[in-house]
Amino acid sequence: MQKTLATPVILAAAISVAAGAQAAEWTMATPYGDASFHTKNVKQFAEDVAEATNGELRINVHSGGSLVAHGEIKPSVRRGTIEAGEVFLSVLSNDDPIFEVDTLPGVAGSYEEAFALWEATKPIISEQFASQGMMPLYAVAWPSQGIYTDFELNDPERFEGLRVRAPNINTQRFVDNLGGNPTETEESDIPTAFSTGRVDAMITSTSTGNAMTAWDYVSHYTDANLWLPKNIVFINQRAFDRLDEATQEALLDAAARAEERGWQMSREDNDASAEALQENGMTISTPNEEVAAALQAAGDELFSDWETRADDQAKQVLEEYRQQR
Ligand code: PCA
Repeated sequence: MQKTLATPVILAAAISVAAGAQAAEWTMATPYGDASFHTKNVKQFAEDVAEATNGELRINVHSGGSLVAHGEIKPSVRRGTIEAGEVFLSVLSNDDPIFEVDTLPGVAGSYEEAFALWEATKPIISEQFASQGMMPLYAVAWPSQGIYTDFELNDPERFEGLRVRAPNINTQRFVDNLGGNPTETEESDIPTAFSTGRVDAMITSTSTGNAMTAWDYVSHYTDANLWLPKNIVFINQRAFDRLDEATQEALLDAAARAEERGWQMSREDNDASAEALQENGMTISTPNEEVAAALQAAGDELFSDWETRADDQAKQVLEEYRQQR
């Protein structure tokens, strides 16, 4: 009895060892924690890839900056130390001002526009990655960015000296333009930044506010609809080239599905997170006229500042995007 049972077990083990010999195992790093819809999406993507390739390609996702710090993710993928990564696209603005266009005010203020902006900028962003031996797989927008404070933001004077946590350089510049004191802080460091008194306020989305339990530190969310910045998922080109064609196709196909699913998750997470903020006692409102005017002026300044840094190609792409709107 035991013998007849043992045979298929041994056979199965032998087959999986043989398959394992050819299978690729990739390491992927993302700065965002497991509570983020982006992380849920990328984990689903990794599962889809494993399933579609019968385990020929396994992607191990290390979330929350646990394996590689945010600023090191792109260099690590470039070197091939890890095969895949996800970053907040606009943190790459030092590489090229094209990476900033999704954190500029007045460019894309809805999911439809944000997606159109992604499509318009994808070719040059892909070229940028390709020139460094990498390939973007997909990008997904965060919900629009707003302002978290521990008071009702009804007067732009309140920005004066306010210590505001920002997720990238452009948002820091924006805070500066408003008269505040910006600090760049990773999402995962938000709770510490508030609890140690390093910041009084923050700019981010409903999603991050919810994931970081903003109600522990602040009471008001001003839904300013500043911009809808994106995360980008990308891979090392050499690692991709080593895969056989069928695996490459399965990977790209799963990436296309992850992109579509991600944009939908973002919308849903925005609604669910706004509800969670309110359920936990936060007040959500839109800017009054005075605050809106101050945000507009700070935004205009940010935009002209970008124009002085952007090259002709970036400006032209933005112009083309605008003409199509
Ligand atoms: N959450 C991330 C990026 C933008 C967002 O909504 C953050 O605040 O770090």
